[in-house]
Amino acid sequence: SIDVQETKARIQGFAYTAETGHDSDLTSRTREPEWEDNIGYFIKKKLSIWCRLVDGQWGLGTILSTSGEQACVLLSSGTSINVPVGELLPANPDILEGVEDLIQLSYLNEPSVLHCLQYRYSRDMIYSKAGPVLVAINPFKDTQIYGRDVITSYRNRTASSPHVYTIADTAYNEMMRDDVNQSIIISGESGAGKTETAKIAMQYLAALGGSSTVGIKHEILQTSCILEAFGNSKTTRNDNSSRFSRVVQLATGERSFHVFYQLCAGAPSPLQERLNLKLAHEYNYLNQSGCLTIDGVDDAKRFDRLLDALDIVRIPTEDQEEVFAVLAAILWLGNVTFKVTDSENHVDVIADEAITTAARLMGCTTNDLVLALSTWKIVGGTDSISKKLTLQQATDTRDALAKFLYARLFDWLVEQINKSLEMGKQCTGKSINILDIYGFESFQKNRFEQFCINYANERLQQHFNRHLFKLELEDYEADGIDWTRIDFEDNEDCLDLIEKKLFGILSLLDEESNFPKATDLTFANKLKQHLNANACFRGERDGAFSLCHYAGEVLYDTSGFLEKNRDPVLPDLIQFLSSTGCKLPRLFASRIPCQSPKAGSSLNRMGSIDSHKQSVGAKFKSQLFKLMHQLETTKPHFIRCIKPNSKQLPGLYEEDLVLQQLRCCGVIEVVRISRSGYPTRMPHQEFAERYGFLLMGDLVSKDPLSISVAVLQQFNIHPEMYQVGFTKLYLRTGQIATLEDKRKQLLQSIVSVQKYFRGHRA
Ligand code: AD9
Ligand code: MG
Repeated sequence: SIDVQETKARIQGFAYTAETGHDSDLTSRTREPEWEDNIGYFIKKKLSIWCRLVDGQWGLGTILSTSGEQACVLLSSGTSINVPVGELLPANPDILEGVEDLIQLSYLNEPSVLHCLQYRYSRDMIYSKAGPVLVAINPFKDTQIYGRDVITSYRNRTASSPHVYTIADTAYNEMMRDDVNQSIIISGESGAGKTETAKIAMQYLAALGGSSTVGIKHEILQTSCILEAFGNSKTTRNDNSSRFSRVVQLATGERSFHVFYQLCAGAPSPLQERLNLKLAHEYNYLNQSGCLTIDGVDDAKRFDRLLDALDIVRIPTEDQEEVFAVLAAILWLGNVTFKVTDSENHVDVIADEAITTAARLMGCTTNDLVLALSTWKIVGGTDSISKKLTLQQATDTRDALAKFLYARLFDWLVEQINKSLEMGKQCTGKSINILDIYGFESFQKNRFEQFCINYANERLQQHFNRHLFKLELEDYEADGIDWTRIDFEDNEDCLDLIEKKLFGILSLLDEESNFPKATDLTFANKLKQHLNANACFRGERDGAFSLCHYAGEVLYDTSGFLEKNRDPVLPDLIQFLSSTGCKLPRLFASRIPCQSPKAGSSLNRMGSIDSHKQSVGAKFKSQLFKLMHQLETTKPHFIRCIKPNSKQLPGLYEEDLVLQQLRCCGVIEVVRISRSGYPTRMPHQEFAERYGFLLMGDLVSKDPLSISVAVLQQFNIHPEMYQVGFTKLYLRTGQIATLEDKRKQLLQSIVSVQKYFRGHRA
């Protein structure tokens, strides 16, 4: 079918360049198939079109004339300009201004979608639908569209405009009705509003529980406070960004996890004394980025709130104390320094307050911690010898220990929260999973991190496509529509390229990572050698390669791939510490392998101490498979968050930025898939009411279905362009615009006839 060919052409034609923000083949990618043939009609009827201006923006206008490949366009500003015909796209009729669902647009092209979303955004309608997907544009301000009353009106169905609440409501109802687990999958770039959206969904779900679950409700909402204190930090893109590892290194203007600053600012004096706490600027792990506070945020107050939240989810006071001790231990570890003792850069730990406090807080002797941080033991048969570490090795060891402690602390907290929530719960056995996941990324330089993120998104996209396809088929089948003429795109090729066991990118990466002499460049060459024949892959110069993702082509720079793929060698440090009788905080007790064999296997599962080490890529893949497996047992609901500007400001809509995200999260693609085939669907009743009068005859005796068919025949709508379902009429792109035009003409002539008669009577 036309749609499939067009979609394929689109994929191959995609060449988005991050620097200019333009795509070299934009128009051919977004043009509707029948558009070119209709330019004459647009001229004759003075219909609106989009015209790409020299600055790359789109302006609204009408075509005055064409000659060859050039068109003369009258812009709505009043000026007329000459542009190539290829720079024009059809605009939608006025009745489609600001439609709730992009699927309703007669002409689906980027300027129309951008305009529609902007129209809604500027009126504080931040939510729109793109077929089954909810598009949420971050308002960066209080919009008064949340809270108890709004929840009630969505619950009672007195409100129905697109909202996170409708998604949460649907998920809940379907869970109850079908007894099937649900998931709400939220994606978008940093600062787009994923976490806020997840909280809004939780707020709705918690409110549904009613009064019988007041306690639970309160607890669930409190968990965000804890998880954000330990899991979020300020970055340059988002003051409250969900992050994972940033304990030991910070970029300028960014902060480590909120909880460190909260602890330093808010700990009451007895706690301060017990932990030997200083102010944030005295810790190396916090003072390296020149950023210690966030505008409008009082860390000390947040610490009080955190304490309340920990109480509410029933974390015992002794455990809370230990949590803070681990946090302080991490801060003090960061202040541990080394001095070089020989020409080979071997080091000793400097004996000072930092090492003694860190050791005390971790429950070790200072001497054991010194040994752990500055030496390593080689075991040969029954003998073992100690070797000193170099400055780099010692620093890495110290930082690895700090990261390890934090990661385990976080896992422990999540576990405790889950346990606590389960305790008071009446268990239905069914769940709604909310997934807050990083969206597709395409920067000027894309590295191993982007590769992993995009790989995960590729998998989610496949999940999404399959789900959408199924939905469409169900709809068509239920309405008796022949769906053999409808095709869907699949991204299996790209996934295969990444995942396949023999010569997939990940397996080639593992192979090179295990080969001592390999470098990023040999890896890049290996990729070229094995994959260049693949249509989704292209080897580039300077160790780069590009992949055709569903959201466009991305150029990856292989530098750092091997290093990042090798598991960070956590020196068998924790094992060493526990073997010395070190009394690590209880939080870790159950996780030390030599103390309990059972707990040991759980440690291995978490992958940090493992005899046969898995690479980071392989671990990522297996975690992703687990996630997908879990998602596959659920009915998914999708929310795509969009960041309207990079300044975190209200009321500012930067077209380029939005467009780039629309492409990356595949919004236009979604709409295209949902409407490939027959995008306009109107119940016969509605269709007959709107267009029946065009027949001019006596309609009283006819049923809506017959009226629909009569209208289509009267106006020579080609049978290829529609299908008649049991309940609805299915029309191909652009057909409704034709009918609207006829309707407008007829209405105008009726009005002039009426005017004439009125004038006559007077
Ligand atoms: V990151 O990938 O974790 O860096 P998120 O999670 O996508 O990112 P987040 O939800 O933290 O972004 O939103 C960023 C900020 O936008 C919030 O701190 C709010 O100030 C603002 N925001 C987001 N959604 C809304 C909203 N629905 N209403 C008002 C919002 N403000
Ligand atoms: Mg977040």
